[in-house]
Amino acid sequence: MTALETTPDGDGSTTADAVPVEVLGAPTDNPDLLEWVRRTARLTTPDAVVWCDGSRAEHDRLTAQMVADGTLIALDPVKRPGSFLARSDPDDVARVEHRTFIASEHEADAGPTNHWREPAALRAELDGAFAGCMRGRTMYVVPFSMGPVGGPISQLGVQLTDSPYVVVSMGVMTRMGSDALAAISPGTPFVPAVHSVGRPLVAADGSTRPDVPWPCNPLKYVAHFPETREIWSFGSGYGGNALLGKKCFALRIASVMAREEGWLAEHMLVLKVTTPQGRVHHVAAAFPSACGKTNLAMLQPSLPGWRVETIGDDIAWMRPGADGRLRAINPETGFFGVAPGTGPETNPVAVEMLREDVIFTNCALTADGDVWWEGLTPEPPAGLTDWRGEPWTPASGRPAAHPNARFTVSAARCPSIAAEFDDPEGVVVDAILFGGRRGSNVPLVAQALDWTHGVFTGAGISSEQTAAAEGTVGELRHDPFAMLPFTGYHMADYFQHWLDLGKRLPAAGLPAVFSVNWFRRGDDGRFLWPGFGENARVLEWICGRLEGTAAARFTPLGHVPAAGALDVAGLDVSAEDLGELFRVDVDAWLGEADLLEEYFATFGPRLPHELTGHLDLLRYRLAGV
Ligand code: GTP
Ligand code: SPV
Ligand code: MN
Repeated sequence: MTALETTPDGDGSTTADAVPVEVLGAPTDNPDLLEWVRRTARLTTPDAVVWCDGSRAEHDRLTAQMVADGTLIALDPVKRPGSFLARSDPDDVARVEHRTFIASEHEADAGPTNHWREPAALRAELDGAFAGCMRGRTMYVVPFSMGPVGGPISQLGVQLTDSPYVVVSMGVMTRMGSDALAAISPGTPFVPAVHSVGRPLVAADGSTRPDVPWPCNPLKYVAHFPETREIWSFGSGYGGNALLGKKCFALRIASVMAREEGWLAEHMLVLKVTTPQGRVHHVAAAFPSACGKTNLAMLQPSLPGWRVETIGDDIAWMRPGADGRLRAINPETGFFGVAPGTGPETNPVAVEMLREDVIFTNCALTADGDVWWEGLTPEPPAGLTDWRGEPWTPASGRPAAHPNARFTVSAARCPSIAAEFDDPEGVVVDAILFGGRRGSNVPLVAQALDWTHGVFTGAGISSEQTAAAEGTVGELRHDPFAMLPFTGYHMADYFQHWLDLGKRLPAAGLPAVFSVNWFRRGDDGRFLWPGFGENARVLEWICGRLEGTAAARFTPLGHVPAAGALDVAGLDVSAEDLGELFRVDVDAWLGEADLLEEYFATFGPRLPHELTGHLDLLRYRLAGV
């Protein structure tokens, strides 16, 4: 890391206008990149511009600086080596969907699921918000690659940010630094992403104010310009709002690129499963935020001889290979995972992964300098400090960790990481799973009849909302393909893109599609399925279907395991509960079909007729039960 431009020119004003960045020896000669950095510096007027190299020394320097500033708390070096706790502003704890904008030229191209803004008007608003917003701060230039640098499925980006927390997090979550910068040679496309916490330390009149541990602004924008592939984020330092390689680039902008170029950018985990016979299958699975992707990606099978290895836990980029089969990479290099609920019973791999080199955000702090969250141990340790920094006891009546508390950790720390994780060509996808958090109606597993039925299944997902975004926790909402907050264009065109891809590729090589639901509850409210490691039993049946050996029975929703085909030996699940896990309640499903019809109607004439056709077929099959 080298501070290339800076410095007060004597009277306390800054030199951004006066000194062109490249004159000061920027480590690139890319004129487009230099011009954009210069232009952004002129707009935001930071005190300094620093080009990040992604080195360990840079990481150590920035974390030390944040400890000194109070942004990070260093955890006990023996209990949690190399690890830190950040406490966010209590009003900056999750993605802000209502301030997430798609500024396509035409409103119709954003579609009814996105908040559209007219591009010129939004640019004017953003210019106002960003003007001088980095006064008194450093602007970091953060070059990164999503996917292995130079890989055939990979893409490049550069984030400008005034948050060292974001720099360090981008260093964990992406291939960040000199290699990515070197790849951005003149003329090479890259996604420009500008980010500010929106809290300058120097006011326009020159008066100064002290920094706070978690600077942010009540006014927030997470803005995307799909045609020019630009991202502008203001006011938040948190996760998907601020780490712009993740949801903003790898999903919203990438979904637009993918549609144009014939590939898929999806909110999916990717795992490698090896059967006791040594056969390997790769599974991609789309579940909404905080609905179990990390858990499934790191699953420790309860069944002897089975092995699951992790390729990704949040995002999959999938491209047809020369053989016409879909190949997936995880474009990220780390996990920004939900902490609460992560414990030795539910996710032992993650517990092991979090032993060192972790940035925790909004977890509770123990008296001996470690972190804690609900679900880590059955009993909370005494003397906890909660995520807001206040003393906490079980009598406090609120959680010690924020429900959306997260860990940021390198994939290299994951004990179950697959050797293929770094393969720029990706892995062949054999099965795609769609899931959600559904207390009722949706069976444990069902196989779609074909690709088109699979697209209908994905389009029809609804899920109970979680704390990963603002909104009412537990409220059921449609979340097609688990992409509701992430598709950067008209959702009906996205459905059409999936259908078109299926038509373009050889049918025999298409992934088989399944729906799964670990969250069905009995009348008494308890989960009917033990979940977690026992989900291996569902994977076993899915692998059996891929290999043509697992028996199935037809239902209006697709094929479910035939009697005895799901291995439940040794499980404490009663026959009644098992029946309930697969029961198709005709009246309830007719009601689901009505809701889906209403939802589909919101997409107007762009909705592919295959989907309304499948809705009719569903009703037809239900009528026959
Ligand atoms: P994002 O990172 O927000 O995209 O989400 P994610 O899908 O990776 O979420 P994660 O895996 O961290 O989901 C965590 C939540 O799902 C916790 O509340 C877990 O307890 C719950 N969960 C995961 N697997 C299971 C399961 O098999 N059964 C039950 N009942 N809960 C599960
Ligand atoms: C999600 O909300 O789906 C996440 C976390 O994976 S965030 O990066 O904050 O979007
Ligand atoms: Mn996610």
